[in-house]
Amino acid sequence: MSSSSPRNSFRDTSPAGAPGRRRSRFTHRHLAQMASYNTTCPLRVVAHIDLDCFYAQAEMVRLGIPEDQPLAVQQWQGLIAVNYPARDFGIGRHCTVTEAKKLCPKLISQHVATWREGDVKWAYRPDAAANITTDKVSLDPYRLESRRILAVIRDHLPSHLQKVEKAGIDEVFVDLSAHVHAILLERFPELASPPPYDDPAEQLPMPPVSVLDWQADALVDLDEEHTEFDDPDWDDVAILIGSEIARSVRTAIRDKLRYTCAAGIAKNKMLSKLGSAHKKPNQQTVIRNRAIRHFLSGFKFTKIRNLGGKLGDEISQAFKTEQVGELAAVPVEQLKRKLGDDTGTWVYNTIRGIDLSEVNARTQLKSMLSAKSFRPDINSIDQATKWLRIFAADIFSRLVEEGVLENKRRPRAINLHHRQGGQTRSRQNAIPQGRQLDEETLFDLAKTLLNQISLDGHVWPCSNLSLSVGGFEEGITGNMGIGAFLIKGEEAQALKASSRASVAGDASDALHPAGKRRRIDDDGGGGGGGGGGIQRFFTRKQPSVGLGVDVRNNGGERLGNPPSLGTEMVSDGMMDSAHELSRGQSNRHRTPITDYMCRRCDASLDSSEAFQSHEDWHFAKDLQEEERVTPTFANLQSAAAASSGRTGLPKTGPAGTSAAGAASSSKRAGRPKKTERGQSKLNFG
Ligand code: DCP
Ligand code: CA
Ligand code: CA
Repeated sequence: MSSSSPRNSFRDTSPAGAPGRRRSRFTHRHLAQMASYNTTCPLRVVAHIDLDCFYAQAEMVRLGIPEDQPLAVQQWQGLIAVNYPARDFGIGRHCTVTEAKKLCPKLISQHVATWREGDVKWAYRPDAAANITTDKVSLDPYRLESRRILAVIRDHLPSHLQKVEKAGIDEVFVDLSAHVHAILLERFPELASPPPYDDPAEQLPMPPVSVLDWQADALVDLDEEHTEFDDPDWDDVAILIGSEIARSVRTAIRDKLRYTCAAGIAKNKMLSKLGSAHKKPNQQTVIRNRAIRHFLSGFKFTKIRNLGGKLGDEISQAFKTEQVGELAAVPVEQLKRKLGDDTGTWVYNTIRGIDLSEVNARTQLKSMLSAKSFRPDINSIDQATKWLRIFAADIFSRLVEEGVLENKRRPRAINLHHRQGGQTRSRQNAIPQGRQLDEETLFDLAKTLLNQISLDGHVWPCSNLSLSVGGFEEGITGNMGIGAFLIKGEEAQALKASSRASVAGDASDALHPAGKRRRIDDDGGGGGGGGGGIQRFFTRKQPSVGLGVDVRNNGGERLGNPPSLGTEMVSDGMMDSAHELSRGQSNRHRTPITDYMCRRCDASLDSSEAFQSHEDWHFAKDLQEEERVTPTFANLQSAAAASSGRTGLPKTGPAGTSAAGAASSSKRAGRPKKTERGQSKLNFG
C-alpha cells in the first residue's frame, strides 16, 4: 500500500475556479464515474504492464546473471525468449541456437526446465535439448515468477482500489481509475465539494495547473489541433497520476524482484497495450487523449488488439490498405456494408481508439493442462501410460502450489485428450471428492480415461496426449457439509454426458483455432457487450456449468472438443487468496472463463491478446521454416501457414456493438489438413 500517493508532479498552481477561468470539459458526473470503473468515463485510466523478455529475465534472475550479458532461453533447438543485450546482436526468436551462437559467441543459451520419466519433479538438465523424445518442457519456473510479480503488483496497490487483470504470463491490465480518483480528491480538495446546484452535469473547474511534469515517460505527440501550450484538462491530470502509479509499480517490481518491465498508460486497454509495446525495454509510454489520433494514425491496424489475423486480412483486402490513417477515412456505412453492421461499427470505433472493454479482475487459474506432442508418434498403451505418469506429476505439483493439500481449491473434473492424425478423442470424468487428492489418484484416473479411449480400437499411433483438470471448487474449508463435495445436478448431467464418447473425427476439427472453441460465459458479457457480443455467434448446450459437452457453432462445426472442461481451460493463472475468497463466495460452483486453446501445440492462452501473440509466433516460425525447410517438416509448411489465420476474436466492441469476426467465420471452413508440429514449436504457459 505504499503508493497511494505517488510523488506530486504538478507545477504552477493557481486557485481553482478563479474568476474568468474556463471550465473543464469534464463534469462532476465524469469524475464520479471514475470511482466505479465506468468504462465509458472519459477520465478513465488504464495501464498495461508487460515484462521485458520475460523468460530470459527469469533465467537471469534465477542464475544471477549480470544485466548486460546476452542470454536466450532455449527450447530444444529453438529460442523462445531473447534478452535485450542479445537482441543487439540481431538474435531473435526466429534464430536457432546455432545461428544465435554464430551471431554472438558469448551468448548464454539456457534450456528450459523439463520433466523426465522417473523423476519426481521438473529440473534444469544439461542434456535436455538432446532429449526431445523423453522430456517434456516445464514452464513452472516462469509461472512461479509470474505469480510473484503479480503479488508484488497487488501488494503495491491499495487493496480496496485495485482492479488487476492478468492478461498473459507476463502482463497485466490495471484499471487505475478508482485509485487515480482517490488521489485527485486528495490533491485537489476542491474536487470533493458537491457540484453547483447539486447538478452532476455541471462542469468541473479547470485544473489549477498549467504544466505537468511527465518525468521520464515517453509522451506520444499530440494531434495536430492541440499544442503543448494548451492548458491541461482533468484527463491529462488523471493520466499523469496513472503514469506515476505505473512507474511506482514498476519500481516496486524492480526493487523487490529485479525484473524490468514496460508500461503503457492510456484511457483503455487497447491503447495501453499499444503503449507498452511502444518503447521497450524498461520504459513507459503515455498516450493522452489528445494524442490518440496521432498515435494511431501511424499504425498498421493489424497491430491492434483483435484486428490482426483473418479479420485484419479481410479488411486490408476489402479496403486496399493496412494503415489506420487510411482506413479512418472510410465512412462507417461503407465499413458496415463490407463487414456487416456489428463488425463494421466495431472496426470504425476501434481504429479511433475507442475500446470500452472492462479490465476483468479475474486472476485465478481455471484449469491446468499438461500435454505432449509426439515425434515420432507413440504406438502403445505402455508408452502412453509413461507419459500419463509425468502429466499427473506435473499437474499435481501445480495443484499443490494452488493449495490443494490445504483444500483451498481443488479440481472436480479430469479430462484426457488423445489425437491420432486428424482425429481427436477425449474422455472426461469426475474427480472423487471428499478425500485428499494425490498424484496416484490423478494417475489412476488418467489411466482409466486412456483405457476408455482405447476401447474404441484403432487408437494407435497417437500424435498427442493431453491431460487436464478443471472445474475448480473454491475455498473449501474444513467445516463444510457434504454438499460442498457433491456436484450439482446440472453439472453431474453434463459430466455424465461428456464421459460418454465424444469423438471428433474430421480433419477440420484438428484445425479449429482456439478462439472458436472458446466456451461461452453467461455472465452477460462482462466485456461490456451484453447479450450482443461474440456469444451470438455460438450456441451452447450447457448454459451455466463449466463442465459442458460438445458445443456447435451456428455453422454446425464442432466446437467443444476437447477438453470439455468447459470454459475452465486456462492453463496459466495466478491466485490471490483474498481475491479468491471473494470470488469463491459468489461463484462457488462455477467460475467465468475465457479460453483460447492453440491446437498446434496445446498451449492454453487466457486472453485473446495472449492467443494472438502466440499465433503470431507460430506464424513467424512457419515463415522462418519455409525458408529453412528440413526434410522432416517439409510437407507441413504450407498447410501450417495456411492455417495460421487466427481467431482470437474480439470479445465485444463498444457499447451495443458486438464482436468482429462474424464476417469472417463463414470463410473459415475447409482449411487444409495440418499435422501437429510437436513440442519443438512451443510450450506456452
Ligand atoms: N513466449 C513464447 N512464445 C511466443 C511468445 C511468448 O514462448 N510466441 C513466452 C516467452 C516470453 C514470454 O512468453 O518471454 C512473454 O512473451 P512476450 O511476447 O511478452 O515477449 P518477451 O517478454 O519475451 O519480450 P518483450 O520484451 O518484447 O515483451
Ligand atoms: Ca513481455
Ligand atoms: Ca507479453
